[in-house]
Formats: sequence, C-alpha cells, structure tokens
Amino acid sequence: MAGTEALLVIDVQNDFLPGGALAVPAGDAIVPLVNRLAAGFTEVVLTQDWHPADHFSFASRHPGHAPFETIAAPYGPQTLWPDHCVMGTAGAALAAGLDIPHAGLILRKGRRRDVDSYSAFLEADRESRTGLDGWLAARGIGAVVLCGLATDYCVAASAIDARRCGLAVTVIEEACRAIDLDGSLARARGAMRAAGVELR
Ligand code: VGL
Ligand code: ZN
Repeated sequence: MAGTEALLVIDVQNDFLPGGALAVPAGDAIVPLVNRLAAGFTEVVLTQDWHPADHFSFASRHPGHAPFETIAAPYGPQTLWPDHCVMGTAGAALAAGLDIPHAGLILRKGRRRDVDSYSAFLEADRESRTGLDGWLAARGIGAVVLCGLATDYCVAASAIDARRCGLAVTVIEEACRAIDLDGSLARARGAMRAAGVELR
C-alpha cells in the first residue's frame, strides 16, 4: 500500500468481543481479517475506548436510567451503555488475538469523565480534538482505511470525521461488526455514504 495511506483499527477491545461488557455480535470474527489487512500497511493506528469508572455514558451514572436509553447531554443526545472499557481494566485491553506489532500509535479516547467520544478525531462536544488529524498530517497521510468495532458507532463517527479533516476514507465492512441498536447500522451507513466515505 502507498505510504500516504494509514489503517485505523477502531476499538478492537475485549469489552466489545463476545463475553465482554458491551459485546458486539461476532466482534471476534474480524480479528484475523484485521491482522491480515494490517500486514499490508506501513502506518497503522490502533484506538482504544478508554473511560474513567464513572463516565457520563455509563447508565450506572444515571439513576433511573437503563443501558441503551438515550438521555440529553450538554453536547446533545447521549446513548447510555453498560459500564465498558474502564481505563486500565482487562475489558479495555486490546483483543489478545490482534497481531499488529508495527502499529505506530495507540490512541485512547473518551477519557474525560463528562464527554463521550465515539470519534477518534473529535469528542462528542464537537470541540475537543484528539490530535489524530495532526498525527496523520505530519506523516503526509491523506487517506485512511478503517476497520473495527462498532461499525455504527465508533467506526462510523471516525470515518465521517476523517472526511471532515479532508482525508479520503474507506471502510472495509467485512472487517467491522455493528451493535445495530434501533436501526443504527442503516443510519450510520447512510451518513457515511453522504459524507463521501467509500464502503467496501
Ligand atoms: C463504542 C459504544 C460506546 C464503539 C464505544 O467503540 O463503537 N460504542 N462506546
Ligand atoms: Zn465507550
């Protein structure tokens, strides 16, 4: 692959695999494919969803609310989740089957107690930047290919923000799996297409 292209491996973490706190159906099935894809890229970025134990997105923070409900956050609607990817825990660790030793960056997002971040570029307040755009620009990377979990949340949000950053963006759908909450996968695919993301 061209040196101007990077693979972004989104949130392939234990809590998103079967048996995890926020298991994505068949999330584990993508791991061999992600490894094979990554072998073809010189630049690979791994992301981790990485929350404090009392993160705003956890239903446990909001008495009277249950996981998968949506509440109003100061920055907009927020879906509530089971506690997941608590920083430093086994659930937040990268899947053991990932074999990408040449990855150049592990980016952790969602670290602020009161702001979620599905996107690897811009937090849910739509103001706070992770710096990934600068990391890619500094390497002359103008195109990104995405895979990982979950298609309809963190992969889609990252893909759409990558387009906003002016990057060419491709999502390899067979190397992704979705949560698919109330039609979220169909909505995410439409939003990605509308943003100019190539779904392959
Ligand atoms: C994700 C829900 C909550 C994801 C992260 O990685 O897609 N989804 N936190
Ligand atoms: Zn999360």
